[in-house]
Amino acid sequence: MGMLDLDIMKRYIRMCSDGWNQGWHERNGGNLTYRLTDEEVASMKPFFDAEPRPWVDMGVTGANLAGSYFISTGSGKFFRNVELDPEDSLCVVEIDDKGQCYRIRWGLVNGGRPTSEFPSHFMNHSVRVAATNGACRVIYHAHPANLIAMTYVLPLTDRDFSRALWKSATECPVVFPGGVGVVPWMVPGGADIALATCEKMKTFDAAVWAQHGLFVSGPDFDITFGLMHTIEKSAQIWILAHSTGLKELQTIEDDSLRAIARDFGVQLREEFLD
Ligand code: 2HA
Ligand code: ZN
Repeated sequence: MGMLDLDIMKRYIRMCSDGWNQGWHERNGGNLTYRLTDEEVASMKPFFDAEPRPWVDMGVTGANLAGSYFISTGSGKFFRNVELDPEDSLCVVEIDDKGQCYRIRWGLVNGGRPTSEFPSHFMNHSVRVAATNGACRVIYHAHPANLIAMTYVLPLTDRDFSRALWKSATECPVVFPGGVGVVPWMVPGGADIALATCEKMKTFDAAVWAQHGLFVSGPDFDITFGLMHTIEKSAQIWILAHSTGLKELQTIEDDSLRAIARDFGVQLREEFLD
C-alpha cells in the first residue's frame, strides 16, 4: 500500500490522462488542483515526506482555505507524463493557518513547485468554496482548441459566449445553466488574470480565457471534467457549423431554452435570454 494506491490519487491521475487524451494539454499546457477532504488527508499522512519542504508565500490570501490540503500538477510538468510518473509530475501541498503560504508534503521528487497558476487556482478555490457553501473541490484549466478558436470571432462578452454555447447543443443549458464568464486576453500566471477570473467565478463555474483556454470548477472530477468536455463539445459544433460557410437556417430559439430549463428544473441566467 502506497500513496498511489489511494483511490483519490487514482481518480486524480485518471482525470489528467483523460484531459491529455482529449488533446487539451499540449506540452505543459493546463493545470489541475483538488482540495482534499479531511479523511483523504488522514489517509495520505503516512506517505508524506518525513520533512516538509519550506513554506512559500503565495502573495495572495484565502482565509477560508487555511489549513487545507491540495493535490496539484507541477509547474512545467506535462499532463502526458502524469500517469507514467506521478511522483515527478504531481504534489500535495499544505496551506498554512493564515491561508497565505503553502508547503509541499509529497511528490515533485525531482524538485519543482505547484503549477504556475497555483495562486489563480487557490484564489478561485477560495471564491468557489464561498459561492458553493464548501461544495467546490476541483479547479481545472485546459487548452481546448475549438473554444479558443471561438475567442477570435465572437465578441468577448459573457452573454455572447453563453448564448452561442447554449444554442450549439441541447444539453448545454442543463449542464451550465449559469452560462460562462469571459476574461479578455491577459498575461497568464499573474495576479491580474487571477483577480479577473475570481470576479467571474463569483457567479460562474466556468471562465473562458480569450485566446488561451478554459477555467472550470466543480464538486468532483466527473462534474468538473464533464463541464470542460461539454463546453468544448459545444464549441466544436459551433465551429463546425460556422466552418461550412453555409447560412444558418435554424437554431435553438430562446423560448426553447426556456422550455428546457422548465422541464429539467434549472434556472437559466435570465439576462442572457432575449
Ligand atoms: O500550465 O496552461 O496557463 C501552463 C498553462 C498556463
Ligand atoms: Zn494555460
